[in-house]
Amino acid sequence: MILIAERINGMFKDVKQAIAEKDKQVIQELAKKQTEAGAAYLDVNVGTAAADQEGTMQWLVETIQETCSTPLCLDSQKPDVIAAGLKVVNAQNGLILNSAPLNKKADEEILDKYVEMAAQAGPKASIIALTMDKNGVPQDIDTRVAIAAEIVSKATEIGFDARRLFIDPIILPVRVPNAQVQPGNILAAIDQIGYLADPAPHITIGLSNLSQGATERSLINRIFLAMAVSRGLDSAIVDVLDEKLINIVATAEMLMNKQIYSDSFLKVYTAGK
Ligand code: THG
Repeated sequence: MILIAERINGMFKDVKQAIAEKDKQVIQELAKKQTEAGAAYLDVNVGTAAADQEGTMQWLVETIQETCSTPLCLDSQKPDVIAAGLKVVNAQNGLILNSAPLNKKADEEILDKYVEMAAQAGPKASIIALTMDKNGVPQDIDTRVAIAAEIVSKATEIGFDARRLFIDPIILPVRVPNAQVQPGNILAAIDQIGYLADPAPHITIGLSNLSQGATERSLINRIFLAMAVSRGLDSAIVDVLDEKLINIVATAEMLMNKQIYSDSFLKVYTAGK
């Protein structure tokens, strides 16, 4: 499982404040803690509060890189914010450009921009593309899969290897009225997206979206992650500091025969991180 750590996001109060006060220590502590917990990538999202999103992205990237060399996952739906991060990021160990919709009303070519930026960033750069287009986020299974198919064909047409592509079917809060059908739809979409290319693209989700506003947040996140792993999810943007969540990932992958069983499979999994 390719774990992307979610905490360096201006959506969190402490990060928002650290950005406002240019307090490097808060960001660097989060970078170190998440790396120790097994993150393969650190998501970097400036949030909505910062007035200068491009400058903030650069400051976050530089601040993190002063203390650790964990690959970064630059997270913005604005190509200009990603481009700003790219000017200072070290892509040598890996890099993900997150989150590109297929297209937008205001920008028909948005996916192409992300693919081109990733191609220029070097052979280890991947992108996360959202099953979202100018009509917004689809609610049903078929539209999600149809958009995913368009993403795969568009990327491969440009010569971008599907193995550098992560498809995100977009999980939404289960607490929203009439949204309880959505987690099941996501599972069905994950199933089908796995067949869109051979070798398959990676599939990822922003897990914590699911439990936003709910009371039993970690329980909901943990159970759904295990269910999604059983359907072929091979990456997720998660709270890697939730130790039980990481143990659940290790166990789900062992039960799916993605990791050899031994009595100490949990230790083996976490030591390998
Ligand atoms: N797909 C992709 N990228 C993404 C998302 C996605 N990036 C951002 C987000 N969604 C994933 N990351 C988070 C991070 C935090 C929360 C949810 C998703 C979250 N934050 C608290 C809240 O809103 O309740 C913050 C409150 C606080 O503690 O201060 O839940 O779907 N590709």
